[in-house]
Amino acid sequence: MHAVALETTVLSHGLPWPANLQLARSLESIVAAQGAEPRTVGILDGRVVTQCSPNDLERFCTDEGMEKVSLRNLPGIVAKGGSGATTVAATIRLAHQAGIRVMATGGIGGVHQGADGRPLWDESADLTELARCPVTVVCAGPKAILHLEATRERLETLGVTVVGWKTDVMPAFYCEESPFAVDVRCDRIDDVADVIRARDDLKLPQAILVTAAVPETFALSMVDVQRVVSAALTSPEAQELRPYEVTPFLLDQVRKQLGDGALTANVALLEQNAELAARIAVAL
Ligand code: PSU
Ligand code: MN
Repeated sequence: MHAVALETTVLSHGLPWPANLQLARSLESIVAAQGAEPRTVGILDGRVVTQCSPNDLERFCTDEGMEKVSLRNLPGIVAKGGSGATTVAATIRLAHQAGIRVMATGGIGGVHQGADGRPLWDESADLTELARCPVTVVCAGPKAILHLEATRERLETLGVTVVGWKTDVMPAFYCEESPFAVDVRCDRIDDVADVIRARDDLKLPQAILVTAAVPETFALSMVDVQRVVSAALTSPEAQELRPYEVTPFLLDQVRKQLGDGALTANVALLEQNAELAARIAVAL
């Protein structure tokens, strides 16, 4: 089965209406155009959904009170018959259980930074779940709002292979480059498939993280993003946030401060990743 899992947190908490619904539809068509099956994942009325109807997609984009679902709150929401949009962590777990081997997202979560620019204990469950779900995740690297050095280091500790798609350095979401190296560079789809098959033959439990840089014309400067993030982290609003609200808050601040370019870049990289994921799924 050439299937590509797509997450829903990016729809409910990552992007504003109506860009989120346009994106949800365009990601599904991009995957289908490559001959793969789009499988958008989330929780609706206590049920795990791994394939959305048009109405399901709309619910993830519009329902008030759609929770952000990671592993910690997944059993509670299912037990109570609730609805929620899954993060990368919850999406890969559920996709893996459904036999889906490839997933596409924008940027993964990682180690957050404090207002002083130092790493925090707040670390995304995306990292630990990547360490125990043998799937392939296509992304544009960790989000540029994170502490990138600590995030790169954690990926290494957790044994997650970072593949650079036509790049030697790990990209960082809206930013084309970080100073940190990937583990293996691949310039052809078949090379990526070989790495995935090697992981499978070796029976390693970790995900393969394929990182592709945002298309050059849409890239934002790291200096600009870091300036917005530092200011946002020192704002009084940031002091009130619960840990899971930090990522949506920072993405929103970047869009408010840097304008349409941030939204366009986010959409462009998501679409690029969906296409790459579909090509990989077909090659497997
Ligand atoms: N990619 C995007 N936008 C997003 C996300 C990914 O382009 O909003 C979401 C993913 O669902 C990812 C989550 O798992 O952000 C990370 O949140 P946290 O740092 O709270 O784990
Ligand atoms: Mn967190």
